[in-house]
Amino acid sequence: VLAASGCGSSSSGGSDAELKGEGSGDSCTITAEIPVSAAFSLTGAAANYGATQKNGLELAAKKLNENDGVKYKVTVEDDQTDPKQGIQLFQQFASGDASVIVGPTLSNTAKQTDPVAQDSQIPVLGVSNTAGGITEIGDYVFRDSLTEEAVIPQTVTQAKEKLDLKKVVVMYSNDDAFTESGYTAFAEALKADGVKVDQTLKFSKSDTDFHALLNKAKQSKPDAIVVSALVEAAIPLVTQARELGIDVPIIGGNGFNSPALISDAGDASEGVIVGAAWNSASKNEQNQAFLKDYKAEYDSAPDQFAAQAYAGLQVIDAAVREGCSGEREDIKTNLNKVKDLSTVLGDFSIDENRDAKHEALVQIVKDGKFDILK
Ligand code: 1QQ
Repeated sequence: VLAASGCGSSSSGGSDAELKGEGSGDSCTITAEIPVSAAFSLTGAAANYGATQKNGLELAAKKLNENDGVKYKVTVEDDQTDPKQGIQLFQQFASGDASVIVGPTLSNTAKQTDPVAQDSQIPVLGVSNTAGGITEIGDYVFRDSLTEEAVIPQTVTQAKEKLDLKKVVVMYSNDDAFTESGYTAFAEALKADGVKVDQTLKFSKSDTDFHALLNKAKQSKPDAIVVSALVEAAIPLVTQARELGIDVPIIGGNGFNSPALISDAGDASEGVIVGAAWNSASKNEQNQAFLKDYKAEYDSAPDQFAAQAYAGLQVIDAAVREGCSGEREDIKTNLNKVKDLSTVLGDFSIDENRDAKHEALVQIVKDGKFDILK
């Protein structure tokens, strides 16, 4: 057998022959399993998000592997909510056989890991990164998570209408890529809607005592408090606000979409308003099946992060089948062609900036659940 010229020059991505299939779309058949490597925060401050992401992605692999022709081998590693650990994982994935990377959990980590994917020419799909400036890292960087910039304007507009907002206090942690980006989106949206920001109060993502800041906020007698924070800070912030007798609505960004906010802050979370990419009540058929399958697999309900991770593999599957290839370069090319795909997030497209495009909604915590703001 003569070796084809150039054989062996490819250091990664598995065997070319096996990752290229026959047919297309539903009839595509690829011999090799497609290796998908994920970096999620399974420990550390963002573990509340990472746990359900892992569930969602693994469930998607199980379900998609029931289809004919294309099989996925998903491995999930822990980035420990640490950008340095994330970089190490991305380097490991890039030099190994991964066809595509999923993750990392936080935008703050993605800002540091995604340049590794870009330089190594391996496609990466974020499934929870919502800060600005992520897909701008390069043409190998994609996401299925709606940005703060996409979700917050309608959150603010709807909240203003329903709550008659005139004056608010804005609070945010200024040491995290996502919370800073969320802050900018809130500030712009409030300005555009003519809502006065009486005070802007900063804190650190590792803070747990918000009494002093909240007492300051109280002095403004705001109609609402607007917060850009990760859930680890959001839980004590919301709890302490209620303890101090601040009973105005609290409006949050994507960090508030974890059910941990409701379970850990309890009654204090009632009335919290948050823009979201997914609500469990979504009627679409895919979502109904997802709820059922998730419950059967994990004996718990999925959250938005699980849904976005699940959709992530649906998006990858569409790209793989489009070119009937599990090679890095082909997946990268074909992710750009994902349009109007039916997913658990609804009809989904990757836009010209490699960002997610689908419907968003505004939620309110009611009776211990995320309900749709009416
Ligand atoms: C980000 C986020 C987090 C709140 C969720 C993982 O949206 O870091 O971009």
